[in-house]
Amino acid sequence: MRNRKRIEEIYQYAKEEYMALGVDTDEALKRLNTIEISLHCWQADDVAGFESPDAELQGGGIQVTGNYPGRARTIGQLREDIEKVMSLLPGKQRLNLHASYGDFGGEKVDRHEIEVKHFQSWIDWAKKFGIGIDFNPTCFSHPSADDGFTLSSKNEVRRKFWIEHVKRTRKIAAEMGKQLGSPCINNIWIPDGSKDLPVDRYSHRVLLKNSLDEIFSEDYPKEYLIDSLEGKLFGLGSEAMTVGSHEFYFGYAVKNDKIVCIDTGHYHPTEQPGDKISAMLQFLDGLMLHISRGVRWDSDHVTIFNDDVQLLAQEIVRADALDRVHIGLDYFDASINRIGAYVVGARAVQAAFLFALLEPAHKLREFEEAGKNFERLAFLELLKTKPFGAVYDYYCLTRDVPVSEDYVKEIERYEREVLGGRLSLRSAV
Ligand code: RNT
Ligand code: ZN
Repeated sequence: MRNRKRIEEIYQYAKEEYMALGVDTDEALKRLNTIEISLHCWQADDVAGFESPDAELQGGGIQVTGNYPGRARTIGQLREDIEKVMSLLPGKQRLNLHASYGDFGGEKVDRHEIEVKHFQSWIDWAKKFGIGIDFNPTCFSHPSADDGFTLSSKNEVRRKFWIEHVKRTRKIAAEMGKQLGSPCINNIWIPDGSKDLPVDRYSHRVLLKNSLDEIFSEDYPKEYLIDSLEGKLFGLGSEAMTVGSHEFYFGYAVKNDKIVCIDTGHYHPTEQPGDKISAMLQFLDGLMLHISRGVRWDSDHVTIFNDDVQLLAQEIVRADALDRVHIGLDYFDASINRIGAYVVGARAVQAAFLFALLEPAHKLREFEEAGKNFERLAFLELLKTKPFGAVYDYYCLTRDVPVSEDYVKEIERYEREVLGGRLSLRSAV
């Protein structure tokens, strides 16, 4: 066990260091503590879902690699894992649930048949922990998506099937928001696109627009449901064209009062998602984030505290937009301990926001306005070696979660005691 007094002393030193720059660390922590992180359910089970006992991710232009033991195979296991993750994180979380993770009780319920009752046990679970839920239609891993098209399909039967699915997710999401007293973000991402050069991009985009118009024809109160649209540059098997591109959804959202989800892996590798915040917020009420880490492509590696994530957090804090940006994670790495993957990613995001909240905003702006660009650069560099880790450790201490590397031991213990048992269960089948 760590020495409480020692962490407090080191925090005092950090507090003085930041005070000298005009930054109040207590205030920064207060603000950090209001940031909710939506934990994506799909890291725990490699995007398999619970539609059948042997479900696994199929198609959709996304790929999980790795076979680390211990993946969640039942709703009970997934909840157990998320509860463990939450116990290792300071601050507030939400659950980001995919429609394929319903509590179907062994029944075959197709995507166009899902109802609130299939998600009531999730709502009750979230109530127990006092957290909100975000939701997602699942427009992949399904025979009706096997040609790579869903809401923009030229096959009318298929298109109608997916419209019905997404309509139902909105209804369920609104009910989640209502029962949990926190708006549920229903984020629409579809895999539609083509592997090789299409000649008729236009018609697919007309179809997608028409499908969305039909989906959104029903109104729900904004305090229950927020509709979000997630674009993408390319996917596996849809390299030449993605119907739901950034421009498509940004245009649609501006015109129809929706929000856009920025997935940090969904742009050209040299594009900076952080730069988009202050641009898009001029025209949208809000944004959703899928914070991910693409390595050379949209590879969905575990999020880390890198330049991209730092800029994203800085731009949100600098734009004073914490209340307009909904923060979520999106990655699926099956090659390492999955609980560890959650905690590393979520803590990296918190570190980035803390780092941003500890900026001497006033001073930096003064430099900039006076044309003192050397001074601005020097301070931005100096900030990188200030003791913000001590501030984060103190935050963990005050929220009663493991400080610093203590969480690693805790996850190793969970692996031995809980995940290890799942392995034998699996080999017994
Ligand atoms: C895929 C999108 C999407 C998915 C989840 C599972 O490229 O990022 O958000 O990762 O819906
Ligand atoms: Zn995403």
